[in-house]
Amino acid sequence: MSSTFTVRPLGPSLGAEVLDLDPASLVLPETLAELEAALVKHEAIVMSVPGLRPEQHLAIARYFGEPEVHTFYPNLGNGFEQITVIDSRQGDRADMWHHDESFLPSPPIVTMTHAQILPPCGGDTCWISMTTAYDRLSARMKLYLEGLGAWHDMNAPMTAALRQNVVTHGRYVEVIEMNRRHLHPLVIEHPVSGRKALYLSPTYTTHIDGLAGPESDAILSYLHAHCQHVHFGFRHRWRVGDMLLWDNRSVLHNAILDYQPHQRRMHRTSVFARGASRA
Ligand SMILES: O=C(O)CCC(=O)C(=O)O
Repeated sequence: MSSTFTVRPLGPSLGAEVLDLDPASLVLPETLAELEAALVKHEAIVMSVPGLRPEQHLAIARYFGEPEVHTFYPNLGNGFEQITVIDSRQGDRADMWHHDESFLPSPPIVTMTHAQILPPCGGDTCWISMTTAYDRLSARMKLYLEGLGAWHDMNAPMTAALRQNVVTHGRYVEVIEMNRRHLHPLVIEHPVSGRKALYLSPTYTTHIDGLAGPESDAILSYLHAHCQHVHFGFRHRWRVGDMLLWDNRSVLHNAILDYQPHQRRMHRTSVFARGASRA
């Protein structure tokens, strides 16, 4: 079968641009199957789709899995509740390294974000390939991590946000009462590519299960530093109409907050694997 678009790699380990895509073929199953293959291979892919309508955004999301209605971010409403709106004018931001909602038992597998309003400069998003980060660990460290699990806790960044005055006490209490935390393996295997990936973030991961506190802190701090190697990263400068899809099983991401007081507004949808537990 001939390809419906071309793919140009953008970063040394991850990131690629989808070019020559016919917008009329965007939501066809064969195009989506090709996009999925490109996503699994490149871990984050961007395409320019300025006229993308919410129903097309959702059609793409439904191909990948079950779109989420986000617990606390506002959404488009009117039948498009699964399209979350992240608008800096509402105080919403995500300037922290994280996997989306890794405090859930089965976190979203793919997220897709469509740029609506951008600041005149700044507002880039960065990703880290956690598969490459795993590959580049020493054999000794890989052996050490085998079988270890770490806790991912939503309360950790909320407490930090409260201390920095970026959430109200009311919202803090609301989120803390949900008490969302989960123990995940420190190394996961991608269900499609079979590649191993580190699964931790400085935002949600509080400690390695079963280790003494100082040992857990030392190992996590080494792993966080290791993941910051410039070779594992990819940074995207947004253009209005860009749609960026990332594979939440293989990457960490961070939306740089360097554009205030300008507005930055994104429409984003995360999808869960079909049948995944949401408890
Ligand atoms: O706004 C962005 O670029 C990404 C925000 C983010 O972290 C998210 O949607 O999970």
